[in-house]
Amino acid sequence: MVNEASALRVSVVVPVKDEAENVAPLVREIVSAVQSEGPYEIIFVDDGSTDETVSVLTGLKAEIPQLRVLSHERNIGQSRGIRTGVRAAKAPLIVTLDGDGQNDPADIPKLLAIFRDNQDPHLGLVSGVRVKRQDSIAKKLASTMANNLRRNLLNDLATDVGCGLKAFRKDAFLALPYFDHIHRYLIALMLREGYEVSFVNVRHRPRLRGQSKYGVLDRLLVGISDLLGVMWLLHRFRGPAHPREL
Ligand SMILES: Nc1nc2c(ncn2[C@@H]2O[C@H](COP(=O)(O)OP(=O)(O)OP(=O)(O)O)[C@@H](O)[C@H]2O)c(=O)[nH]1
Ligand SMILES: [Mg+2]
Repeated sequence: MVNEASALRVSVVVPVKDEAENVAPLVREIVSAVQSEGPYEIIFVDDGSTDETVSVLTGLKAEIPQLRVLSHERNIGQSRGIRTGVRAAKAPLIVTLDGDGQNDPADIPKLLAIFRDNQDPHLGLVSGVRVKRQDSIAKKLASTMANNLRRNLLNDLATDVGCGLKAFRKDAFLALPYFDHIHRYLIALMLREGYEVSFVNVRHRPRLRGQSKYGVLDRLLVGISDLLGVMWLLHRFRGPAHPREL
């Protein structure tokens, strides 16, 4: 008998907070992007939304049986939303993307193809790089500065850690430590753990509906303390263990 859980090829995980107008078109775009990729599931993780996000999503479940909806009682952050979705995922491979429609689901097969074609057993993460960011000038400027600083201090080779579109091995992700906003440091922490990381250019679309959840200044401030924390994590690491069974 085929085990339903292990037969899934990919779990698409989308963290959402107050994205009622965005979720329905996004779910449908995800379905058309992944339906030829093998058996899949789509997990939306609501994080204490106060709008109609949850009712819109649950209303879609009858139309789209691959859709699962998880909900936090209260708002505990985008990183926790991703982690909740990954823990519940039934496939060994995860794709994440933002719930506001700024990432284009049509790029998902590109990320999956890298996992399919890559022979490296240590490949843990494929990270999207937004080629033409459709954000305000202030946000792009702050992001460039933060990216340069982070790359110099962490040496993580990444030019765009904030891209929500990523594909990774579920076991690799769950081997990483957890803290709020870890989703911006997945690349550095995957490398720390001995996994290979690959990059792929992806599209970026303007946010058409709903409100942005992050301000430029609060993101920069919290980013500095996270950066110090991740530097400490890298410093206090003595290399991945590759034990031999004797
Ligand atoms: N689970 C969870 N998701 C969140 C939270 N805040 C934001 N998100 C989701 O994370 C994704 C990215 O948030 P955005 O507000 O779009 O951030 P951004 O793309 O950098 O900002 P904009 O360009 O202004 O849209 C979206 O899917 C949000 O719904 C949160 O507190 N919890
Ligand atoms: Mg956005």
